[in-house]
Amino acid sequence: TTVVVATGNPGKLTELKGYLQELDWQLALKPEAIEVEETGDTFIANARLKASEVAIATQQWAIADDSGLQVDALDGAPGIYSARYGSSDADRIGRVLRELGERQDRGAQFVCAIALARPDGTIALETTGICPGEILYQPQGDKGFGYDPIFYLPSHDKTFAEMSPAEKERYSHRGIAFEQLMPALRRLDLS
Ligand code: ITT
Repeated sequence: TTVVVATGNPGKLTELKGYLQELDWQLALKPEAIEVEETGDTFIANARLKASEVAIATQQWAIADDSGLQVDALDGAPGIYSARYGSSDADRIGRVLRELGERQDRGAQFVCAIALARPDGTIALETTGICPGEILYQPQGDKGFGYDPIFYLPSHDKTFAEMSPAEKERYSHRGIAFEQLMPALRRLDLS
């Protein structure tokens, strides 16, 4: 059985494939023509929407990720608007740094909601992972994607962009979501 990975974000796609590779699933890419409007007002609502719509359009199982960065001092922004906060990663990072300015209160969290939909669009599994950290004053590191260069984990003394892929895979919001999901994914019967 084929499972469609319902994302258009290459950084996410790489990470999702990493988590899913231990399952003996045939993975397929989302056809670019299928674009889902993210009208939900929570991460999990948008993950469900993306998984369901792609599943129905392809008549296959589909897995979706909706994620983003919530900055405490910005009342949770950019949150579900993380992808729409600018036109490039550099732009989005610049905007968060500008809005935070010299504020000392730099707490933030990354959130990752994952939903898996059956070919008829109903949701089979879902979960949300949260990773707390801090926003640096300047970007640091060149690995990963998105907001990784400004998201710092004090416990590791590194930003996500300074971690190896394996390290980020384990400790990130996405890693926490998959840690919760893997036992159920392993048990799942896709037939
Ligand atoms: P799809 O909806 O097609 O999956 P997208 O990029 O639009 O792609 P989202 O709507 O979930 O995805 O937006 C997520 C935003 O949060 C996007 O700007 C990412 O760069 C950022 N983001 C999510 N996970 C991240 C991570 O692990 N590291 C850095 N930034 C991340």
